[in-house]
Amino acid sequence: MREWVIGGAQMGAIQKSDRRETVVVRMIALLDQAAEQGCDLVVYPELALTTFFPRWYMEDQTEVDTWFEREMPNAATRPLFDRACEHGIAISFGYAELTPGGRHFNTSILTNRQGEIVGKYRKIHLPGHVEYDTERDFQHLEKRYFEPGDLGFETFDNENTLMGMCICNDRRWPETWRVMGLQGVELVLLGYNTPAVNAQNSDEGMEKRLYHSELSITSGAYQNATWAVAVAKAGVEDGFPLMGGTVIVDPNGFVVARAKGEGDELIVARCDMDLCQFGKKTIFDFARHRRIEHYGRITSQTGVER
Ligand code: ING
Repeated sequence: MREWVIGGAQMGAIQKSDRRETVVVRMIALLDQAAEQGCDLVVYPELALTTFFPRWYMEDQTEVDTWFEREMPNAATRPLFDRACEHGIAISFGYAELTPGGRHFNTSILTNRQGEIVGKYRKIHLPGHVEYDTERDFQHLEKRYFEPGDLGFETFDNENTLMGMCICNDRRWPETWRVMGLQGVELVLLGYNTPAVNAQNSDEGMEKRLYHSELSITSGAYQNATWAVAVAKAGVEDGFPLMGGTVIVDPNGFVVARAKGEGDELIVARCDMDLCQFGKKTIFDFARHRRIEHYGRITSQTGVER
């Protein structure tokens, strides 16, 4: 397929007390809306099944593990996969993954339109911290609860379209986009849970955060001649506000659809994958223009070396 009608299924707040089954009912409602609008693919947020639990400091690993899924699909999500299959809609969503070997990842999956998982990604850029931080207005303990992803930034052929995934903070790092761009990616799918305020700088407002999010996504799309769909979990979760800003961005970096609110909200765009070709063959024809002999620092250094 070269032309996909894509839905960005922004989700509003999920409270700590909300059950996965209740959340899945909301996801299915968005899926039914997407089917009415002729969608072929629907993208959901990061950690779409639960509240953003890394805001809570936990010491008991048994309690931490209650936020994780041990298999996918599972009893709670099987109804979502079944409905997607009935509609013939591919889906992508994020969840906390606990592997049979006991490893913890912030994960997202992608299915084809028959409900089969064709791609998996594990979040590589984990923001936040490991120990309780008394300096913060609220915690962001992703480095405590998750391991860095071990699958790299891969691309997946989904019905003749090359799709890739990343998650939330990944979008802020150009390396994320370029590694997929160097595979010829045509559609990058990502979900995010971004606090509306900065835990370390209460002066930083939501306008700045929305700008930085959109700047990261539009730059990544333009500089790699790819479509991008970025979907928020938004709203106020147990008193903690998450920002919206769900967008669909074309390979020229233009926003073609944008969510208005901070609740459950579907945005839709018709996305022609062949729109990527001009950029890939001209200004971002990597083979003709890149000078990798000068890029060594990017993979040989982690931090700044004066
Ligand atoms: N959330 C945030 C994000 O990258 C963040 C964390 C916000 C980092 C703002 C830096 C600035 O959107 C997640 N879950 O990564």
